[in-house]
Amino acid sequence: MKKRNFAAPLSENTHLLRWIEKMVALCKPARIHWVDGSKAENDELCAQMVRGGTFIKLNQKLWPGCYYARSDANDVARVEDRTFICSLSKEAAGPTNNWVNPYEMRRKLRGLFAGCMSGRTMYVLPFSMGPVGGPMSQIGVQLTDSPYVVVNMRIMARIGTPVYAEIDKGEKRVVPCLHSVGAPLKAGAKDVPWPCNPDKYIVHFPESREIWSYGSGYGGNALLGKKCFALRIASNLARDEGWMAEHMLILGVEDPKGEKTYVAAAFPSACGKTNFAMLIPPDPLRKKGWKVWTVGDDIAWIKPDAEGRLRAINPETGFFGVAPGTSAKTNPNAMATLAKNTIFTNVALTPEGGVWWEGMTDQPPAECTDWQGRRWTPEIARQTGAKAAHPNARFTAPAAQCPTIDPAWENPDGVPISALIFGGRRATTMPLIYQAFNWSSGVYIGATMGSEMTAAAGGTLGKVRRDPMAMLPFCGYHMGDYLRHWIMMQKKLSVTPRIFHVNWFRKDAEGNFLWPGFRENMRVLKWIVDRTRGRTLAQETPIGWMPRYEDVEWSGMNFSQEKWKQIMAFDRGAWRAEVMGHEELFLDLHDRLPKEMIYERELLICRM
Ligand code: TSX
Ligand code: MN
Repeated sequence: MKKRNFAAPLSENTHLLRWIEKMVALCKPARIHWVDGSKAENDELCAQMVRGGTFIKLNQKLWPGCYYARSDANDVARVEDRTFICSLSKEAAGPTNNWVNPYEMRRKLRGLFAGCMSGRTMYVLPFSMGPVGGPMSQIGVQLTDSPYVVVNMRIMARIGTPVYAEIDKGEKRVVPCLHSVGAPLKAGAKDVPWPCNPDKYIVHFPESREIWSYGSGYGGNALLGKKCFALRIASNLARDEGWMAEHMLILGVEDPKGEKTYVAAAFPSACGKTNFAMLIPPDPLRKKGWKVWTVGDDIAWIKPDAEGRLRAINPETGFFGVAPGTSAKTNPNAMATLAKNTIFTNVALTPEGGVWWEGMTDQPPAECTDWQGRRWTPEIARQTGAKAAHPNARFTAPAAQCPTIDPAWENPDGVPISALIFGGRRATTMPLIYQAFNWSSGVYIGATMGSEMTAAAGGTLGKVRRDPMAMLPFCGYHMGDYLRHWIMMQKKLSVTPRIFHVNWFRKDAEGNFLWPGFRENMRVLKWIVDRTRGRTLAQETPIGWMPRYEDVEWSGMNFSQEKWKQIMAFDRGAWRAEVMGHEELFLDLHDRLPKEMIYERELLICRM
């Protein structure tokens, strides 16, 4: 078969062609490759990366279609301190974002990108967030010098030929995304497996809807459709156009009547969002007919429909999940999803050509190669504390392979959202579950949510880090304006979704988790659905509505009334400290905070 001429343009869109011409002149790549998204092209790119040492092909009997990559040790996570929102005014970006004057930043970027792709291929990668041509979907084109990015984006988004067709219709905005690992290759020089640059810039221009990413090849820094576009740029589009771009999973709960209730949920990192999105109910509930369907695990684009009801799409097509802690026990659906056609990054490599990570199995392998290519054994780990997999090691797996993927997950009009859930990792204060009184009290709960810092997060242990709607690192404009937008959304709705707060992580005085979590969370989710559908009563408390012990389905589980009292306790003293913490957050945002937040805090204090 004759090889396609990769340099031949696949689009006739003059705006696109002119932009690419300009970026080629700036970055000076050795060649250009228009990505068509085909399997043949993907196989060729993977083979090329195997030859270059970026990829290791895993044992295809054990891990069909799977590849393994190790990143540079200094390119292992998103770089929040190198992430910039370069709006025209500093005030528009707000106090929680890094801001640099856009003219100054453009000058800086022109310097960084000048010749940055020399010796490399520039890939033209068109992508659609959401089903191609869908009414809620958005299009971008990423120019990148990283084939690793291309093959990851092929899993995470719709890419290639159908997207060019959509672009060539000329009806939709195309968000230009320029990406370079920032490692020009000198003529004849040998490449490294993971090129990157210590100087990193993840830059967003919200007014002109542009993304410029330099120096990193990892995750959210480099797969620009995800955090950069689907959250930071999309949050700006959403505010301007009357919809919401949220850091939320979406799931559907099927009840014994066969009725489906969709909910979206926001949690800060390390709360098990992916696990919750793929929940399997405990046997007694499963046998009664309860089932959870997965729509997405990270991002929800939510929009009111013509009848004033919220509908949501998952703009992605894959899961870019944290591997450590994922197992057949904690998340069997994730394990089934990543069993084939998956890219593993920074996990450990086993002698038989498989992968392993901490928490995957009870028994570690006798020996493996760690994420930095060093020999690793359980004994070495005992002595040095070395981890086989990096704590932020990832799998990139196709959503379609998830056993519980919802039949409507690719519906271009989205799924109807009946409830929103906020949550955090809180050892004290926060009960297992409560329901907001109404929309504005729910927005307050989301605005003030947070997680306690675990071990080495770079802060005081046990201090609550406030993370409004889990959007702190992802909102592309002022957090106060963002909360105002949430308040305003109610005016577009005929039915407001019910809002809940959950906490799987409350501990007793001895430091033991009070709640077993994982699949038992289905009992909480069932109450949420029952409440949303008006099927159950609740008890009023100063912070919201709560289930009584007898309102929860306990079949197949031993959980005493005494423990229930503990896990649901409203502790007046703890809540005094809690509202002081809310005030601290509000001080940072004071000049743009919606009045409703101040009023809700006052009401909460009065009820206490
Ligand atoms: O994902 C988690 N979920 C949500 C599941 C749907 N995790 C893992 C968090 C890190 C990503 C949890 N960890 C959950 C949880 O509900 N709960 C806990 C805390 C916990 C850990 C271990 C136990 C209990 C609770 N073990 C026993 O009870 C034996
Ligand atoms: Mn996320």
